[in-house]
Amino acid sequence: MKTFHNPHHALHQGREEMFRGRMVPCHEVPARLDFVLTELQRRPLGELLTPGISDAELDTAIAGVHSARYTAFLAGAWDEWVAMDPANAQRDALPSVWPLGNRHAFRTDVLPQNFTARLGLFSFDSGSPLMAGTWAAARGGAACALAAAREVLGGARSAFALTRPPGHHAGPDFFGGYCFLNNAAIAAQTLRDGGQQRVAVLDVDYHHGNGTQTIFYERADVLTVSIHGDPATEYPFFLGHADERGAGAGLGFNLNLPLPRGTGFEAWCAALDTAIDAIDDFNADALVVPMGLDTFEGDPISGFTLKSEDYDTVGRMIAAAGVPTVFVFEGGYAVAEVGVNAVNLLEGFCRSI
Ligand code: OKP
Ligand code: ZN
Repeated sequence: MKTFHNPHHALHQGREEMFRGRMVPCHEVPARLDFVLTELQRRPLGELLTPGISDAELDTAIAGVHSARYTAFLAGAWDEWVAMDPANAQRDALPSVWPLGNRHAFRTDVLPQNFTARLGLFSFDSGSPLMAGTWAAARGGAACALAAAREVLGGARSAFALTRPPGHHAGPDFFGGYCFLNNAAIAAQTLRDGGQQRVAVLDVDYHHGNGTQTIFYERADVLTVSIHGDPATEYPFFLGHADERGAGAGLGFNLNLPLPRGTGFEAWCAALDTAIDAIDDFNADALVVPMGLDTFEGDPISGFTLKSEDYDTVGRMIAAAGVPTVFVFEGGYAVAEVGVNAVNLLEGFCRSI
């Protein structure tokens, strides 16, 4: 399995996020990716490459899942933030006011001139700092997803997009949950554009992939499946319930498998079996796995209890689906263990194909 890693990831390096009324150090740190790279060098799975994608190709791929007004906002956000006040150059941009668009309480069709207002319009939480290098880092990650999808389109059994910031919380026109561009959705759309008729997304991150669900919710050509902490108690709270089955043409093509905080490997595996059965029934031509390792027992912000050796089994079970697969790195905040857990999963997959 080839790995495409993002050489620009460390340009995104948040200082603090809002947590329970105070600012705490960011959980989503550059070292996460370094630990995976180190483990991949210790236990190689295949070539380690940078994506080699042109700006124009990348723009087209990003435009396949994100709105033009959102990407224009992200591209200029840092300069606008600093223009508000030169002292802002010393701190990250964090949203603080939101339009509650889904309750129709505020207009979201009119683009505010005020930057603070637009920062809120295009986001859903105050845990996702944006800084000078965010846009370049996020683009570098999207390029990894595009390159990995192309690798599978070219006939490879699998490929790995190793990137941060993560992506599965980013929607058509919103960022949040440390995510700015939805790398997994870009991979899925690339597979569709490359001629794969039915693409499945299997999100195994602890948190519900609300961005990915939203992007594909009304489509029958992309099945989205997610196993995650029950949104009744777990982030991102406002999406991810079992009764969300898709809408319009997409009805029946979204499957949420929420599990209570504290769930262990046995019950988690039963959910994975259900997920894989759904992907079988869908007859997927290709699979994208937003691969979060925050289901680990030692994760500081999550609540499942998977152990390092369990990830080998997870990889084997995903391989048994028998579908060409793009893995996209997502969460996992037990930084020292995230590399071992990621490579355990990918090695388990490779050993069983
Ligand atoms: C991103 B990904 C926990 C605070 C939650 C946001 C978590 C984003 C997770 N109490 N902050 O899905 O790994
Ligand atoms: Zn997560």
